[in-house]
Amino acid sequence: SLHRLCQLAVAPAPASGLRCRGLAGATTTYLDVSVPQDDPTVARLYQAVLNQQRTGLAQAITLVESRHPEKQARGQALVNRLLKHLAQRQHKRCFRVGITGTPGAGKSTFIECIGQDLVKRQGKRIAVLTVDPSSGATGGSLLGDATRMPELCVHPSAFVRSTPSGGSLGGVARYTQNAAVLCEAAGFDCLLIETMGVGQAEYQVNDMVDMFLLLQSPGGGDELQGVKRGVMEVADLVVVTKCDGNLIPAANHAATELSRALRTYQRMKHPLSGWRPRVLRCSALTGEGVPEVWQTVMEFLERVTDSGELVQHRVAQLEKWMWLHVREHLMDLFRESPAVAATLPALLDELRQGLKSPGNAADLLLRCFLENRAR
Ligand SMILES: Nc1nc2c(ncn2[C@@H]2O[C@H](COP(=O)(O)OP(=O)(O)OP(=O)(O)O)[C@@H](O)[C@H]2O)c(=O)[nH]1
Ligand SMILES: [Mg+2]
Repeated sequence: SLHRLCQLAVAPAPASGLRCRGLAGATTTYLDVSVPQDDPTVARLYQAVLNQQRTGLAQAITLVESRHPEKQARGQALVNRLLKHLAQRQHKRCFRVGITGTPGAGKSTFIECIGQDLVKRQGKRIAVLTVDPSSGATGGSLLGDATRMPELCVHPSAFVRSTPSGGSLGGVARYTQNAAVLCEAAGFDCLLIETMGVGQAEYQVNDMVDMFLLLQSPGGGDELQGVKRGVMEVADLVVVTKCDGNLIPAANHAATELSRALRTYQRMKHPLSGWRPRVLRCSALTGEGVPEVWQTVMEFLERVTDSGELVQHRVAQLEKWMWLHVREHLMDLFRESPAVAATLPALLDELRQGLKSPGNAADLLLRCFLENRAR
């Protein structure tokens, strides 16, 4: 039963047999590792993050991104200490804004444009995390960030970082959530999370931000091509980018099409009361329309802050994530169980031949897993 599986998941894992995904030859998960209260790395990075030291923050993010069990455990201990600090100090809020869109939609250029306005004109401190689902642990989009956000990357009030997705569905979420806590503790006013509109990453990002923006570049007539209906359903704001030069007519057309689509897809009431998602146009090249986009972002954030929905939304997200992480971890344990692996081929044969029902096959696999874990 799920209850039993949850009990197993929270019980201390036996030291043998568990493999940490992606680490060939490792025999422990970070759950097996305990971190002493006075761990020097955790203590040093804790102070560095609170003192807003960029290199310290970068090292802390590297730690929480690590797939090495001991580093993961330290990273989690660091995040826990900082969470406690944030809860006690009633820290000023760091708004989290997710920005998605198909590859090349203009996300990074938009962030560079708005980011410069925020840090230079408005005196804000901003952090940018780019989540690239296609890049592996090496962070393949780093070069892209440096070229697409050249000024922001080097500005002292900005912090730009690529978060590797690490392949697993929960991986990107876990890293990004922890990195978000680190950025909040480092006193940033706003955290922008850029994610490519491919794969599942964008849905995950939607579930960890206060506001979700969909950016769309003017297409060759079929504006909705490549835009997933699911993303349209959850977007709080849609922005047509590249509204400049000879792209203006196409951008106007895209805005009309997207407005229509938004009305169709968002028939259901928006989860945050009183907000009507809309379509805006801007050009990150000329800067036209960009302040209006940010003004709308702030209007949304202020509204949900004042109504108390921002806090409710975040609490609901935390619970949702806890269960998703439990599910992900349990599935890892399940897939890696030698007993399950030994039973699976014969069971799959029977299933395919129609000799077993899917429900019965699942029961047998679960029994096999539970009996062998309990021993
Ligand atoms: N004309 C025009 N071109 C733009 C604008 N914004 C971005 N571009 C161009 O569009 C291309 C893609 O821009 P990026 O900002 O890298 O797009 P992205 O969505 O971050 O791309 P990925 O990170 O690869 O998904 C680049 O060649 C930009 O120069 C704009 O406002 N106007
Ligand atoms: Mg980009």
